Amino acid sequence: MDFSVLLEEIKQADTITIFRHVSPDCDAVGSQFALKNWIEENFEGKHVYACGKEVTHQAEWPDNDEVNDDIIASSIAIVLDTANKQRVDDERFAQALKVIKVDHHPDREPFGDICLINDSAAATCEILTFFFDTYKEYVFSQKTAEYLYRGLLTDSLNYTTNNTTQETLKAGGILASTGLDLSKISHDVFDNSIRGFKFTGYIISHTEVLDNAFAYVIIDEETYTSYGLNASDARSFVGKLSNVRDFSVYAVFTTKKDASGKTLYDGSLRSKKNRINDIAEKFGGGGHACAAGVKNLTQENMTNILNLLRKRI
Ligand SMILES: [Mn+2]
Repeated sequence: MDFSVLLEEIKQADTITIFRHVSPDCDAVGSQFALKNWIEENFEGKHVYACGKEVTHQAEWPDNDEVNDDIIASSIAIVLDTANKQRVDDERFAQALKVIKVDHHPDREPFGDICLINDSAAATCEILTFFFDTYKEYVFSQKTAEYLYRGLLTDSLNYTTNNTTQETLKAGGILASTGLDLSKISHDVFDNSIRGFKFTGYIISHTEVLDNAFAYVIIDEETYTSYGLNASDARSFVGKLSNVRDFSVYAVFTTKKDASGKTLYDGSLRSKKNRINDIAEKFGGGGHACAAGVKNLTQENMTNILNLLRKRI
């Protein structure tokens, strides 16, 4: 991948705003804070802002920066880990002087003036690792590396997802060479709270299994709220269904009510090898081949998507 354009843009800019997707995960936030830190450690005097309103409670992260419209309008915006415009946390990114997209999702909806896409990377943090490692004249500190390692580990689910490659492991090695405490970081990002542990029990005992291969669970708003979780946190437990040998496709759905009181469903869909993002796209969702999401399904669409996922096995 040719990173020279990205480096050149960073060198030229006085003000850089860094964006990532809504409902951020550790890859979104990790790539964001890693890039901010790397620029700050290497380019004195530049103004760098980590934008976005939402946070993730998986591991501890710095606060996002408050940014006014004038700052954004005078900045170059780097949008990380976000496949389409609608998913950027803070739509004001579009007002920037220039927009640069850096991502590892399939590029179905290209946006921005410059696109750096590698959809065979397991994480955006993997892409940034190679970016920083390419230019050895700059500092690649342990702090930057730790942010990246969190995203690499979580997006690849500990190097187990089917987009994990030798490059992913190579990136892990580059990051580890800065002296990271690998065991500690792994516990930081993957350890459960007691409440989460109990919620896992709820998920396991309420999972429906079809054809011995398709597992799904629907969690209503009252239930996830009673565990102190929001809907997106609740769906992030989908990984708890991944380590059952017989499950090849699995999903967690959460319910919510629309303005008229009608129940709608959001879902996180996973698969060990069958492609499922085309199914998600039929319902207005999307994502990676084997890890995708859908939102705002009606009861009827719920029935339809369950049938399609079941048939995919
Ligand atoms: Mn990602």
